[in-house]
Amino acid sequence: MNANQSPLVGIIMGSDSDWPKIKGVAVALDEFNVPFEVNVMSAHRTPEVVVEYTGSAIERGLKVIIAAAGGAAHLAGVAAAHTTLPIIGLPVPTPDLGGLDSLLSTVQMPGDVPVATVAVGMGGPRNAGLLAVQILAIADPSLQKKLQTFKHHLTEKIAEKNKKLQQSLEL
Ligand code: RP5
Repeated sequence: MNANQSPLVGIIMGSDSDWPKIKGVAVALDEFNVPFEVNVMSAHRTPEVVVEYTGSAIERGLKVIIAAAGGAAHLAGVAAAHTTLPIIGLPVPTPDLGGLDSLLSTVQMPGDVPVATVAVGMGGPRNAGLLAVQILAIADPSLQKKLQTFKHHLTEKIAEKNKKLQQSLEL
């Protein structure tokens, strides 16, 4: 993370216990040199902090908010209720219900209050970071170029994997 740049992405999460599960967000943002900040706040335990943070996000220069929470995961929805910035909802896996609880409570938003929800576990955290980069890249040609290079490398990577598979199948 570049400490000299103002953050463009705000990562918020319901508990510090979420952080080890969602660190992939920060890794993805770092890969594209996108400055971000990370904070713990809870829709249920500290609702006023969430309202203050999201309500002042635009004037503080944030462009995208990624909201991660597990269980009765209302953080992304509450964030979306208080700002016009795009909100990416990141459902966190849970020990009791496996994250289906987090997924449904994040994704099932009522009309007029969108939350772009990514997967529970798997590529979810990474995709949340990449989606934020893609949103920022709309108005940033150099970031767009980096994304195109990234896509190109993906193609090469998969072609290489396929080549190895074919070789392993040869008798
Ligand atoms: C949610 O409750 C958090 O996002 C976390 O996923 C879950 C458990 O929080 P802790 O009890 O570990 O603080 O609000």
